[in-house]
Amino acid sequence: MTKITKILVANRGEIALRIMRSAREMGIRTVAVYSEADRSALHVRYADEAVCIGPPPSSESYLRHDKIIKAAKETQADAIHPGYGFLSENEDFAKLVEDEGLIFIGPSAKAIELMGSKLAAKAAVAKFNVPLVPGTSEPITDVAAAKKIAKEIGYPVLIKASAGGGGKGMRVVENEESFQEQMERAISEATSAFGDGSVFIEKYITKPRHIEFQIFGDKHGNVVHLFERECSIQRRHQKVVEEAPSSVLTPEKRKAMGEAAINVAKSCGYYGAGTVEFILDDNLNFYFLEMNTRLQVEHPVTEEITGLDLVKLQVKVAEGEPLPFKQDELKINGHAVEVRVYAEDPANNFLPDIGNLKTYKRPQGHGIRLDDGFEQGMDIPFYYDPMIAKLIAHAETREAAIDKMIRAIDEYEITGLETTLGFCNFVMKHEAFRSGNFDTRFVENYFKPSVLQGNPIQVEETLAAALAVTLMNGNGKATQQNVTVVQEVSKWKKNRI
Ligand code: MV4
Repeated sequence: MTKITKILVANRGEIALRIMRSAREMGIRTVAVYSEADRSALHVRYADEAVCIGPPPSSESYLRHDKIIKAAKETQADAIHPGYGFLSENEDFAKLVEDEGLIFIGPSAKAIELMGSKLAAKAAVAKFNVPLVPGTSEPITDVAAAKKIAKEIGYPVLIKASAGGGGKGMRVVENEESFQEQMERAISEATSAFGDGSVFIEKYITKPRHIEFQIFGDKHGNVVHLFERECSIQRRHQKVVEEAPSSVLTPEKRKAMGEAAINVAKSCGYYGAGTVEFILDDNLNFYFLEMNTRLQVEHPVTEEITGLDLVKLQVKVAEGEPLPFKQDELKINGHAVEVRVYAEDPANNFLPDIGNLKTYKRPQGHGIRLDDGFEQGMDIPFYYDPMIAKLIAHAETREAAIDKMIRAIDEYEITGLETTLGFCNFVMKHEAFRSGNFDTRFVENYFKPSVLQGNPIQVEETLAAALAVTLMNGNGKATQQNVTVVQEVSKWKKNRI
C-alpha cells in the first residue's frame, strides 16, 4: 500500500477538473499541466500547482511523455492520472511512469498493450469462454484463403484492423466480387495508419446495439462489474447519448454479460477502471468487441446509478487497496442519461464551431449534473476536442430521466457559437429513442438538419438553408429575427423578453 499525496493530471478540460475534485475531497494535492492555449483554463486555476508543458498542438504538449514526467518530478507528484484520450491508453507512457518510480492511475502497461491489439484481445478472451463474433482469430494474408473463410461466415463480412479500434480501420464487404479489393485496401490503410497491416474478418452484424460494461479490478485479483451503459446513439463512432442501465437487458442477460465482462478483465489480469464493449444483434445475442483500458467519457451515468465515485476508486486501487465491496453488494439505483454538448453545428454536417462562449448559463436543479470546463466569456480552443460539456440527468425511471434532461437542455443557454444542444433535444424527444427501440443507426435513420428548424419555413430551399445558420441560437431554437419562425420558446425565456 502506497499512500498517494499528490496527483499530476495529464489532461485538460472537464475530465481534468473531474479528477482534481475527487483528489481534493481525498486530501490529495493536484498538479495541472497545460499548453500555451490553456493558460487561463479552469483546470489550471483549480489545481494547487500548474506547469506549462509547451505550445498548443497536443503533439507538443499533452502528448509529450518527457515533459509530463519532468513536471511530475519537479512538483514531486507521486502519481499521474491520464484521464481519457491523450496518453490514457499508451502502454509506453504507462510503463515509463512506473519506471520513473511514479504510480500510473490506470491498468498495467501489459493490459493496455494486450487489449490494444484486437486480435491478441480476442485470443485472450476466447480462453475464458467469452462470446466472439464469428470470424478469424489470426491475421488474414492470403486472399484465396480469406475468401473461403468469408464465404463460410456468410456475407456481409467486416474486415477490421487489429491495431484499430473505436471504428477506425473497418471495411464492410458485401459480396465475394469486392472482397479482394477491400482486403487490399484494408491492409494498406492499416499499414499507413497504425504501422501494422494485420487485418481480420468478422461476420458483419448489421443493426447492432452497443452495450458496454464498466468493470473494476484491484491489485489482488478481485474484479466486479458496475453494470452496463447503452451507447448506441452515436454519429461516426462519436457517442452522442449514453445511458445506464440499458432498457433492453433482462436481469438474466445482464448477469451473463456482466460475468463475461469480468472474464475479459481476468483474461488480462486487469486492475483499475475498464470498459468491456459488446454488440448485441437483433436476437439479443451478445459478442465481445474490444476493451477500453481507461476511464471513459460517459462514466458519470454509471456513477449516478451506483452512487460510486469512480475516480476515488481508481485512486484507491492504484494505492493497492482492495475493492471495498463485492458484486452482490452492488445495485442499480434509478436511471441516468448523459448527452455530450459539442461546439459543432448540426445544421452544417457537425462541423466544429469553435469560438467564444458569449453567453453561458448552466442548467441546475434536482437530479442534474453538469461536467464542463468552461465559463462565460471563454474561448473554446481550436486545437482540441470541441466538447463543451456533459449533461447528466438522474431520476427514478428512464422516462423521468429523459424528461429531466429535456428540462435541463431547455435551461441551458449558450450563445456565441453553434452547439449540439438542439440535436440532443431532438434525440430526447424522438419516439424511437423514448420507446427504447433503436440501434447504432439512429442518427443516419432519423436525423436531417431540417428537423432542428421547427415547422418548415415557407421560403425557397436555398434561402432556408442559409437562414438555418443564423436562425439557431445555442439551444438549436429559432430566435426572433426578421423572419417569424414557428417554434416553441421556453416560458423561462418568454418571461424575460
Ligand atoms: C462491428 C459492427 C458490426 N459487426 N463488428 C464500431 C466500433 C468498434 N468498437 C467496432 N464497431 C463495430 N463493430 C461486427 N462484427 C459494428 C460496429 C459499429 C458500431 C459499434 C458500436 C457502436 C457504434 C457502431 C457504429 C457503426 C459500426
